[in-house]
Amino acid sequence: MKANSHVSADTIRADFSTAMSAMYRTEVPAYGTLMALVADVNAETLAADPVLKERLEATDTLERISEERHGAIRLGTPEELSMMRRAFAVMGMYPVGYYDLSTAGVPVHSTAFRPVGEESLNRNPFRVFTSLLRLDLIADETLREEAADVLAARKIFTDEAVRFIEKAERDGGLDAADAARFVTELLETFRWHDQAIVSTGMYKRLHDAHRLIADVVSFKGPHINHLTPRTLDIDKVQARMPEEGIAPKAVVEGPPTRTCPILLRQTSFKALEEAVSFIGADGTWQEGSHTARFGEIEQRGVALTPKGRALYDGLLTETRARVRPAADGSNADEYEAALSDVFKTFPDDWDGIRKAGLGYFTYSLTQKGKAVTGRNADLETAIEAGLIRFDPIVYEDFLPVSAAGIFQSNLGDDATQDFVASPNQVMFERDLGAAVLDEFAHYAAIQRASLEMCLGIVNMAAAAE
Ligand code: OOG
Ligand code: NI
Repeated sequence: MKANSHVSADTIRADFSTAMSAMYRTEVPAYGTLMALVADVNAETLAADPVLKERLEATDTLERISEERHGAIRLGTPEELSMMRRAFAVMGMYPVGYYDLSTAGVPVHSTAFRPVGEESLNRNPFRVFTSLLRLDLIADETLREEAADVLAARKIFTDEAVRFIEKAERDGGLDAADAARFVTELLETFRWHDQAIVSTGMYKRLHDAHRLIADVVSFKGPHINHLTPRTLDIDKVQARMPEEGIAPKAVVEGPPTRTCPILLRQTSFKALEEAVSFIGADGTWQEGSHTARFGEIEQRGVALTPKGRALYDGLLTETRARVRPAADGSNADEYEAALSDVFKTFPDDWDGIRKAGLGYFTYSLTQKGKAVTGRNADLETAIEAGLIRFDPIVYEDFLPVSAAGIFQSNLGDDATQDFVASPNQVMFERDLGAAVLDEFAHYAAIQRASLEMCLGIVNMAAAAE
């Protein structure tokens, strides 16, 4: 097949994310309520801030502002993970980052499949936070073996989905008709199943070992457990959730409210208890319930350098040493006050963040700068003279402490459990069948490339030699 009849991976991803959104809104009506609230708050924020509106018009697609930015799934076996990698590749989504959540009492390790280039991200930024269950962290050997048997017997991809994945790999893409069928087939993997593949007794034992294990092992597939639109004002949405009849998690994860947003702030509404039936001993179905699915929102800021990230991690640890947020929200105000207070030492103006080497920025020539190409000046002089401007690079990845907070609030308050911290990126990458991209190297490369475009004005070392 000729490559020019193929639709772009970005288009397949956009179609997939739209189909997933429609499915999830039908499956979880509270999520539709959250989407409507996010759209309202975004509209209010834009109305009150014409400068922001103009900037978004120029840089983003304004009408897509309230659409989903990510979702999450939890997989059970290496085979599922590696096939999922191949499925996401068809949609231009690649594994970036390694997140060890065992330290936070959640027996998984994860990556995020996401588009990587600026153009792809602008076309459609949808990504999927993907976790792999770590049965090796389960102490009970019998249960571990039983769980492994259940997982080995299930098939989470339809035969057709696999056929399209193989075809895309062979031909270097899919045409429009195949792409549409691929999206429909792949969506099946993410669908909710209200009939479990285990008995009530087995579910209970899995659940007692860890609620997350029950969520991964008990079902036919890795149902999408949340979707996450972007909000322009996360504090406002958090405050208004109760008015809409949805219960927010206790605190917003990530950095405090700031003038210059850094990294990622997230919050969610608590997972809903849903009716599920389990296999009974006599072949009949037994009524029960399961709690797994929720809705989340996110607000993103500048990507931090390793130095900035170390500062962020240190300040977050300091905050949590002062006040550990309780799941019931009883000390939420106290936690937020401590967070703002501790983060006062993190510069809150773009130039301060940049000069201290804490964040990544893109550099570009201004109109004035373009007119004087050829003249040498060092970067700071060129910026001061208005020849070069800088803009923050948006953080496109996730944060392990925040992710753990999102997991915990949706696994119930009693879920905290200690595991020995055991990051194992080597095992994860072996199971994935590929290496994950290093997020810092990625942002640094974007920054470097932008600086190189300004060569001639900027007397960088490379230019001088
Ligand atoms: C994933 C939780 C992490 C995020 O946004 O950090 C996450 C899960 O609950 O499966 O989605
Ligand atoms: Ni999430």
